[in-house]
Amino acid sequence: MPVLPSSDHSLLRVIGDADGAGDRTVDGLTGDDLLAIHRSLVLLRTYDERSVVYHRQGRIGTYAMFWGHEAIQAGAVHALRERDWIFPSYRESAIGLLRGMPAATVLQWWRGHPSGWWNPQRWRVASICVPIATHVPHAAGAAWGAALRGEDTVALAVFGDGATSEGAFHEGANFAAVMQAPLVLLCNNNQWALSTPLSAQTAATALVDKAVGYGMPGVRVDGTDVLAVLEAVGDAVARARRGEGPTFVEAVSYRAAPHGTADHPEAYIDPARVEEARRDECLGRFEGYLRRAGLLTDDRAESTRAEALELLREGIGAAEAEEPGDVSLVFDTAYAEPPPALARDLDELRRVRGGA
Ligand SMILES: Cc1ncc(C[n+]2csc(CCOP(=O)(O)OP(=O)(O)O)c2C)c(N)n1
Ligand SMILES: [Mg+2]
Repeated sequence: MPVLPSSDHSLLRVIGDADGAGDRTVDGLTGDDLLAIHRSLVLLRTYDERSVVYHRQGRIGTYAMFWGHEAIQAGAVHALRERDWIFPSYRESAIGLLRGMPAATVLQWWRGHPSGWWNPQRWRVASICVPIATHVPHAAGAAWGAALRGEDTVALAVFGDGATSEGAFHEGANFAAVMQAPLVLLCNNNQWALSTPLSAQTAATALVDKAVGYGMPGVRVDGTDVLAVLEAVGDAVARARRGEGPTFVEAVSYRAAPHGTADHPEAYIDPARVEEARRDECLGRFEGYLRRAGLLTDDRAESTRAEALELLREGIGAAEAEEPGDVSLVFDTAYAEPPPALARDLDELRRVRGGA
């Protein structure tokens, strides 16, 4: 796959049209690999759809959906090795599931339970980052640190179009390029930063153009094509592992779900674009590709979905069976010597929660 010059804004694609025109294959991927990617997509889709239901039932707190963005996450994870680092934003909250993290752990994060904060070393997945772009320098530092130790691990940071306007993005990208850190910067350009459209976010013609300013290769891919993401991230990972530094990957998508459970996109979004994005969503596109290749049957699709649903059923059950965390945890690690007002706040909190 060529590294695109910044003036080339064409989208890399592997999956063709519904009739198969334009279908390609990715070097080195077996039928079993393709089915594993399918399981990942179904798992993420199921996690996302169930989470919206759990939110409506009052079983998890506010939630940021990633419906339609599963291809970006699954494509990227399948391009990494298990020992490579992943730095997710809130939009990729469940990416750890693809490394074997229990669903209960992620659900507990959205329930505000302490067990939702995992040890990043365990799955090589950093904590979910809510402040926009602050995980980019963390990922750059982790990647550089690994290189200094002589390891051949790569770090992947996933963030949105809005993150590219933040100082932290600039600092992380610039640092990684200067130090030739083994980093992949994966931007999910879903055209919206909450209600701010891309046109109000940047004057650049395309986000991929930012790469040239940092002196790194950039590539633009169809973010609803899991194999194109895998191919682009795979090339970026290979380059990073060879010691050739970071790559910026712009995965172009459209946000087909609200920003989060507290959002009303009807007030600002283009309903025709949402309709189109829902029609061309990534799981259906990949299932069409697998069926054309003779790899996916109705039975297999059904059983994969049933497995994922069971995993979520178990996950929410396990999360709800845990004892609630003690509210003092909110205060305990904030100050070495807490001001007296905090003790009063804690007493008040215990009183309103009925002594919990
Ligand atoms: C530093 C910082 N500023 C503002 C916010 C509030 N905020 C939450 S989500 C969001 C939009 C981010 O958009 P984008 O980077 O495109 O990611 P997306 O939500 O589309 O995945 C903003 C501004 C924040 N979380 N952190
Ligand atoms: Mg966005």
